[in-house]
Amino acid sequence: MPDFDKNRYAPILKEKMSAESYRKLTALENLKLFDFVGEYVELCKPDSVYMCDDSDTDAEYLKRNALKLGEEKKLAKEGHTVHYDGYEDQGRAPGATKNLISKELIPLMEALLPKEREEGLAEVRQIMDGIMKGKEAIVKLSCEAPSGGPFAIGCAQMTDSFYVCHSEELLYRRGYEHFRRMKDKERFFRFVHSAGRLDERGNSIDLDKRRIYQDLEDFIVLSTNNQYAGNSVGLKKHAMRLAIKLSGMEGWLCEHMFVMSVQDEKKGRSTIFCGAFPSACGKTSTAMLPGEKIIGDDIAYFRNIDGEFRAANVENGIFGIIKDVNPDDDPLIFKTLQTPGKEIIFSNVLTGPDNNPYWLGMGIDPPKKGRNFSGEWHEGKKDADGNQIPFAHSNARYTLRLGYLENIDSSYNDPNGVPVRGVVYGGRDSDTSAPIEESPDWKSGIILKACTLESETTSATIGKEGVLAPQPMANLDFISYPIGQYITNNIRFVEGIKEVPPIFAVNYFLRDQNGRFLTGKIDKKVWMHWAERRIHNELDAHRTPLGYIPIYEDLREMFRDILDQEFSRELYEELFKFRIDAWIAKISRAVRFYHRTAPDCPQEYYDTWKSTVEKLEGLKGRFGKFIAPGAYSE
Ligand code: OXD
Ligand code: MN
Repeated sequence: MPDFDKNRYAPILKEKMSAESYRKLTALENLKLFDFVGEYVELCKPDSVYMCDDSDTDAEYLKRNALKLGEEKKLAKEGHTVHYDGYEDQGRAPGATKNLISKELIPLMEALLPKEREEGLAEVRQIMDGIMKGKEAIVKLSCEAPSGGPFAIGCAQMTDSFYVCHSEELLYRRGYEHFRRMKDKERFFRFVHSAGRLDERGNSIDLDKRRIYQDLEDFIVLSTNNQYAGNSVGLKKHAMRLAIKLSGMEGWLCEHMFVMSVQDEKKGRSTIFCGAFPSACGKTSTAMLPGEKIIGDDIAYFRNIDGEFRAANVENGIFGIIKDVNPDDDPLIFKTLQTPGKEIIFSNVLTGPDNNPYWLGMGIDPPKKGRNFSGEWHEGKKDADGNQIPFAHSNARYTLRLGYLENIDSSYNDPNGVPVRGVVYGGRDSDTSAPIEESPDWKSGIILKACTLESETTSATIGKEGVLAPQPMANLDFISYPIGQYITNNIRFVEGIKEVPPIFAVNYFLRDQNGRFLTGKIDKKVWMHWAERRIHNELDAHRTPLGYIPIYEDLREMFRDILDQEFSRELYEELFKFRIDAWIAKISRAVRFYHRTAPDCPQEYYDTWKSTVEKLEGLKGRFGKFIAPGAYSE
C-alpha cells in the first residue's frame, strides 16, 4: 500500500474530500490515480471533491445533484429527465478539439486536429486554473468494455458536471471494482472536464475558452467550457481517440462501429456484424433493426484472440440521435423512450407545457411553445441572425442503458467479446455506391471501400451541414495517429485470423433525379440478410468491377419474405447499376485527400487506386457510363 499520507497532494485532498471520499480513493492503492486527482484538484481548485464507488447510493447522488443544480429537469414520465446544452454547444466542436502530439508528427497528421503538445498543455492548463472554484468536483471510475477480459480499459473521470457523470453512469460500466483489481502499473485513461462559468440557464459562458485537448502521449484528455456530451463525456469520443492511439501501439483496433447480430430464425442462426458509419448515417438504426439483436451502437474494439476475430462493445448504453425516432422507423427505441420507469436523459428536445419531450420527426405534432435549446420557445421565434429556431435541435439526443432494450443480445457483456463474421462500411452518397456490395477480399475492401468512404456533414458536428467530405473508415474525426499507418494496421489486422470476415459496403442514401431517396428506411434489413446469407455461402452474386452484388430474384424473394413487399426489377436495375464515372470521381477525390493529408500513405495503396481508375476508364469503352447488373465478368 503506497504511503499516501506522505504524498504531496495528501493535504489538499484531505482538506477538500470527506473522510469517506478520501478512504474510497486511497483504498484502491493506486498512486497514479491519487496523483491524477491531486494534480487536477490543485489546478482546478474545486471547493470540494466527491469520490464515487460502484454503489447505487453514489449513482443516486449523481442523479440527485444533476437535478438539484438544474443540469437536468424532471419530465412527466417517471425516471425521465431533460438536459440542455448551450445554443452554440449543440455538437462536437472540431474547431476546439486538438490532438496534442510532438512537433515531428504534425506534418503527418494535418487532417487530424494536431497541436504541438507542450504548447497545447500550457494553453489549456492556464484555462483550467481555478475553473472549478465554487463547485464540487466528482471523481467517477468506469470501465470501457466488460471488466475481466482482454478488452477492458479502466477510465477515471473528474468533472464539475453531474450531468456528465450521470450520462457516464448510463452509458458505461461502473469501474471502481475494476480499479480495485487493477495492478498499480496498469494503464488507464484519465479525463478532466469543467463546464466553466455558467449563465442563468446553467450553460457554459466562456465558449471562446472551449477546449478539448487529447494528450496522446500521456493518455489524458482535458476538456473545458462545454457541456454537449460529445465534447464533455470523457469515455465517449475522447476515450475513442486515446484507444485508437493505444490500439495502434499494441496491434489491435478501435473502430467507430456498431456490433449487432442478424437473426435467421428459421435456421436458428445468429451472425455477428460490425459496421462503421459516420455520425448520423444510419448506424444506430441498423444496429436496432427490428427482429435483429443489438450489442452496441457506436464503438467497437477488435482483437485477434487465438486466431479468432473478436469484438467487444465498449459501451453499456446509447447516446443516440433522437430525430426521426418514430413508431415506423425506429419502433423499438420509440417504445423504450415512451416507457415510464426507465432512467432516460433527453437532451436538446422541446419540453412542452405538458412536461413531455418532443423532437423532430417524432410523428406527433409538437406544441407551439415550451422550452428548448434556446430557452423559452414559441413558434416563429428567431435567433439573433433572424433565423427561425426549430422547436428541437436536429442533433437532440437520448441517453439510455442498453439493458433497457428488448432486442439486446445476451452476449453484450461477455468479457471475451463476440466472434465477428461480417464487417460493414456505410457512407452517405446520393449518386455512387450501390445499396450493398461485397468486396472480393479484406484488403481490397479496406482500400477501395473503407478508405473511399464519404459522407455529407451533419448536425453531429458544429459547422455547415450537407457538405460531401471524406470519412475514411467513418473514423476521420477520431483517428489519432498518422492515417497511412492506420490504414496499414487495418489491413494487417487479419493476418493470422483463421476466418476473415467479408467486407460489405452499404449506402442508404441513393437518390433519384428529383432528389427523392430510392430506398426505404427498412430496406436495410434486406441488405443485412443478403450479407448474412452470403457469409453462409447460400447465395450467388453478380460480379462488378469492385465486388459482388445481389441477383434480382434473390432480392425479390427476400423483400417478400422479410418485408412483405414487392421489389421491382426496374428499381433493382436503377439501384445496382455500376456508376462508372461516379466511382472514378469518388476514387479520385480520395486520392487527392490522401495526397493532402496522409504523407505516410504507402505507394502501394496509390497504385491500387490508380490501377482501379484505369480499369474503370477502360470499361467505359465497353459499357458506356453504367454497367447493368449481371453484365460484367472478370
Ligand atoms: C456520436 C457521434 O455521438 O459520432 O456517436 O457524433
Ligand atoms: Mn459516434
